[in-house]
Amino acid sequence: MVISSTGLAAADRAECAVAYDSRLIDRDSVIELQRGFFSDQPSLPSKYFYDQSGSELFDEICELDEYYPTRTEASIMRECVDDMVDAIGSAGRLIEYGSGSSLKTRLLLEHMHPDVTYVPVDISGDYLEQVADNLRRDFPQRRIAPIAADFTRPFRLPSSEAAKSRDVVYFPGSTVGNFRPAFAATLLSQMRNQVGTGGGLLIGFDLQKDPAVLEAAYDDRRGVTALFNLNLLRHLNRVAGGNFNLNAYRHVALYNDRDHRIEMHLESCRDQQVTLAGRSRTLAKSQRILTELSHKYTVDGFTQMAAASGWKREQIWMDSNEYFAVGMFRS
Ligand code: AVJ
Repeated sequence: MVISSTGLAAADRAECAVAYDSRLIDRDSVIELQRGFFSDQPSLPSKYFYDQSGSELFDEICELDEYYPTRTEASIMRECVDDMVDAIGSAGRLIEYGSGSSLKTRLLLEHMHPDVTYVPVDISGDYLEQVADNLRRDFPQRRIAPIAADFTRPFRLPSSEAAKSRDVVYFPGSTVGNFRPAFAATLLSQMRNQVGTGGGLLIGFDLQKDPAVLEAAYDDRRGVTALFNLNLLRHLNRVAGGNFNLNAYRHVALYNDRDHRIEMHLESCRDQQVTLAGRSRTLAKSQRILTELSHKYTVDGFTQMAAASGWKREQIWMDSNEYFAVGMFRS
């Protein structure tokens, strides 16, 4: 099989001879969609949660009683920021993968040594520049050096005045849990190669706990997460020629105890024919479309996974309920 530069099989690229609006979605994304949705176990990429409506729904999720991760991580950061800032040190760069609004990072920017450069990395170039301008206004003493890149693929870091070994990757929000362990390990190895020997990794990860607490966090009583999940279909109808009838699906969130992860699905409520990205398939009643995985770790389990990618645990900070962890690792 010929694998092209974008890591996609030539056969897959040939399949993509479908009409799509390149202003709304790029060719690789169409191939990724087709590969996931037209398989025996249909799936759709979680990145389509986050259009404007989805981002607003996620902000609402973060305020829900049941959804503890965001507020718990924020409380750990507030309580332990001085230790974290000491661990980050006084030189080099803080490189944030998937920085988004950088709102969660402002606490670190307020407390970090002034010589540490902040490098927000995000796939959306325009939004990233707007965020970087706001940060330069609010932190005029701090060097801000944004990089527009998809962090799930290797990207080049410009050389830094400080020794590479003083760089720290920052990866909050338990986003590492959204990747299958094999790819999470690949990502951790990529981060390690970027900072070199002696570099750091400051990372948030959600901890294993009572499955009832976990399932409630992803299937709240008010149904906000259900709307968040369904909105993915509305987004794909808009950008990828989908004809999903949102009334014909129901939100499902289950804890998979064997793989230690929440799995979110959209379950078909009836036998139906669906079109997406120029192709059609049937979905049987009760057939499920996987839309998100959210892996939950133990501190030791995450430490072992990080060690296999060349990271040594330096410090772990947890909340009093041991619901969530932020760790500092060294390469
Ligand atoms: C923002 C990806 C970390 O996986 O917990 C929230 C997204 N999904 N509710 C998570 C999410 C359902 C969240 N991440």
